[in-house]
Amino acid sequence: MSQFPEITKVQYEGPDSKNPFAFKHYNADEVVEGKTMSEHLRFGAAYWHVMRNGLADPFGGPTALMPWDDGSDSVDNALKRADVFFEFLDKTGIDFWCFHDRDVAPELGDLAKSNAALEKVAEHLGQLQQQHGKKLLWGTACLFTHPRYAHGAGTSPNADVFAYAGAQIKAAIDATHQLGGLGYTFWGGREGYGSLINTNMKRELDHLAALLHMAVDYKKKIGFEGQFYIEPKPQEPTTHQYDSDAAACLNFLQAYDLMDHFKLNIETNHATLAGHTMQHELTVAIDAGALGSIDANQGDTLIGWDTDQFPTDIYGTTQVMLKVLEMGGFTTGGLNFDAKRRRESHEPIDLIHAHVGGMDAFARGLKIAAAIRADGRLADFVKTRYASWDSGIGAKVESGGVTLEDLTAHALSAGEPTLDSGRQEMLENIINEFI
Ligand code: XLS
Ligand code: NI
Ligand code: NI
Repeated sequence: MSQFPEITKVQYEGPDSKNPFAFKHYNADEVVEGKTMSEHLRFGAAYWHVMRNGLADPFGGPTALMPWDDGSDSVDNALKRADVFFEFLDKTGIDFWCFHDRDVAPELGDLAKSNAALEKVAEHLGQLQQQHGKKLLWGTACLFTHPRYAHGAGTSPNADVFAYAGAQIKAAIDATHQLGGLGYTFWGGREGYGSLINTNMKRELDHLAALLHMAVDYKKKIGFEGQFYIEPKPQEPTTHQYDSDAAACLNFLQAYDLMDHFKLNIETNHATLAGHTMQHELTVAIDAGALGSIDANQGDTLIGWDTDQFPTDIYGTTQVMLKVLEMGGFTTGGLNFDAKRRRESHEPIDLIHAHVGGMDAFARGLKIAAAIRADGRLADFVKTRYASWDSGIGAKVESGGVTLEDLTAHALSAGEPTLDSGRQEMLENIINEFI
């Protein structure tokens, strides 16, 4: 039985369409800069938001209608949900998906039972993937919901909790591997602290690194070739999360000799929570050769939480796609809608509206970014701005071997530098020509 009976499959109808169930910009097979839109954008849906998010908030319970869900923790219910999820992927034309172990399968009385449930559901998910021609973008373990993780998982002061987390990661990597996952994400939900009064930060970070090294070893041992990602976020639920932003993650990976094994999964709302733009976070990751994947959403400028809204801001999607194109596109990663409907949008069909909007916003961002690149004025401006580094003293500094004495000799002979305008407003106007 269809759970989204209002629609068959969302189709591209072009910018003039008034059909709420049609794409106005996302035309999967349309070629932009030599690749189809679906190859560029690699949209993913988040199992936790689509199937498991009841839309509760700190002040009120769930509102989302899920007529397919009997509310139980049974494996049977989990299997049925999976069927609905793949109907959803088909109808929206989303090719990829992501999950946490505890979204797809229930946490039962003990670890052995929970592992068995995960194996059973993963088998069914594997069949569904095949039938529907979908791919797993990444899997992950939920190491933050259960009360045992109240003090953290890999950074818990309790070594038994650390071990439990390791066991959960092992099973989640197994499931991801079995499902042909292109990646595996570590988001450190509670890997941080509420207060430093009771925290040994150094020991906690050492433990987290040890856990990640074990995961790297295990991955090699079983021949899992998916990419490992770390997903930065500054806080929430912790006061301070260790993986607070892209720069902090890169520093951690370098300090613990993990850089070769990880890339970053950057989420827009986490970037803004960290006091950065998404453009900043992507730039930091790309410059380190470490942008792996993106959790595509947006925050609310008036609310200081991770509101995980669907991306609708065209300026935002344009900036993201400029960065992705500049990087040469995704390899293992994609645009995972780590986004939820507002609590008032409680009907199943709102899931479709939400994802259609996000996909169209990114399709526009892609087309606009490609047009800005084809125009070339923006890139030319930046290139020219640094022209003094292409010859003379600048080129010498870049190639190394210049001393402070050399700089002094240069400064004495060249005199007071003359500056060119940064032209920020003119460049903003150029971007607006395309939006
Ligand atoms: C929460 C995170 C989470 C990760 C996966 O804020 O975004 O959803 O993406 O654990
Ligand atoms: Ni996320
Ligand atoms: Ni988030």
